Amino acid sequence: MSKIKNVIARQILDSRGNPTIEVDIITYSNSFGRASVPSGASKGENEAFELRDNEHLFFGKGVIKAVNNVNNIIAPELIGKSILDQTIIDNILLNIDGTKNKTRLGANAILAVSLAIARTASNKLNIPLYKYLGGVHTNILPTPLINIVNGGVHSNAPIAFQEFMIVPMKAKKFSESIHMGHKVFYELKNLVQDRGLSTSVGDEGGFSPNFNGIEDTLDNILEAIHISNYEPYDEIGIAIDCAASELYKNNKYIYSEFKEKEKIQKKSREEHIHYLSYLIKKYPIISIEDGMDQNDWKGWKMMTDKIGDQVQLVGDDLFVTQVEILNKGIENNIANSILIKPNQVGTLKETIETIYLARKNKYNSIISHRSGDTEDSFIADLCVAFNIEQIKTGSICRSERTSKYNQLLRIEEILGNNSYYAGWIKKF
Ligand code: 2PG
Ligand code: MG
Repeated sequence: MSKIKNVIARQILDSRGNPTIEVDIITYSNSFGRASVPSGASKGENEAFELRDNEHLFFGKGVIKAVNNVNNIIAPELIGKSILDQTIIDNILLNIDGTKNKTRLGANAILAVSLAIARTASNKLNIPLYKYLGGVHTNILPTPLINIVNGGVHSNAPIAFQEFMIVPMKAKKFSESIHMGHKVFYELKNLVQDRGLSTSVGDEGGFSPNFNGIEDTLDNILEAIHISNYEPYDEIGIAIDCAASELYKNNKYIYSEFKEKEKIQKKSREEHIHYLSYLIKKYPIISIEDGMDQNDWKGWKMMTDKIGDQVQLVGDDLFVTQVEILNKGIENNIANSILIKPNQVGTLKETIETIYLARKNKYNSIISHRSGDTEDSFIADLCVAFNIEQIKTGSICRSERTSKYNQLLRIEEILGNNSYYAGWIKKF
């Protein structure tokens, strides 16, 4: 029996200690599945709506309203339905909500149910989640974009850009890529320590030292790659997430990098693009996410025309995992890649639609965590299920980040010689 007997939501805590929602599904034959949802700090304006209580508990961040929406509104509609009908259930969820951006029930409530249904089905059928979602042709282990320095709104380090990641392009296996990431991470830790700076980590587990801004950060990462005996570009590349929507005010890109004395640089759109193209010449940067503000489509076009054939340009806040917005980007030749975050859109079905649209139009997809995440490793299976070649899921420390890497290590073990590591194939 694959019919739903019970849907139970509860409030739990995410990696920042803020409330988030978790959902359990139980069938009449006692199959069980659980999923929880993450939450961003640098959110795109067009993301599906995250319902918070806005009351005094947890500084307004409680999700009891979303929990009640699942228990009182969604659950009665799903009881008796089959967990094997993912798309039908996702459509029911969309219909009950009935709004464009899931403002009635909250995308956090809807997504937790949608993901928990899939997990219950895979448990019921006794098939690993990646195989349940993707079928028999699931054999690619993704290349991880491993976060090693946190700036922007993910830490209080004086670094304007939000994320600095290393990309093991030439590993033979996923497990080797993790070893490469580990090595560079700890060599960087030594460098930070030798300078007498703090080795504490930011929201996604990367270090957040008092570096002197962007180039000091990149210099140290490059040195850590060298000390680790890896060839920059060839074996390990660097990826950055500028999260430029956080920098953009009054038509200027404002880099506030504070140390000793306050240092603020205001760059015009042209100067900012010029700086990015200077950075990719100076450093082995292979991927730039959200290089421009989410509403600066003119800037995105200029940046894509200037460097879009040299480097992966990823739309995150720009596309918010939504088919309609990605279509606009494709029509206008904006960016060449998309970040895929299920909670930016709110159901599994819609996430998959965006993945297929990107693939059809030769945009790279990168499956992604959020800065506030949980121990749920759903995105690791999602990545393998659809043969997505890149995953961004934080540093190689902090359990909410390593839970995804650990799941990929398990999948690699199951697939054995029938899998291969994505590596890096330039496609734009
Ligand atoms: C991003 C994400 C994840 P947040 O900007 O790509 O790294 O951050 O979840 O804070 O939006
Ligand atoms: Mg981003």
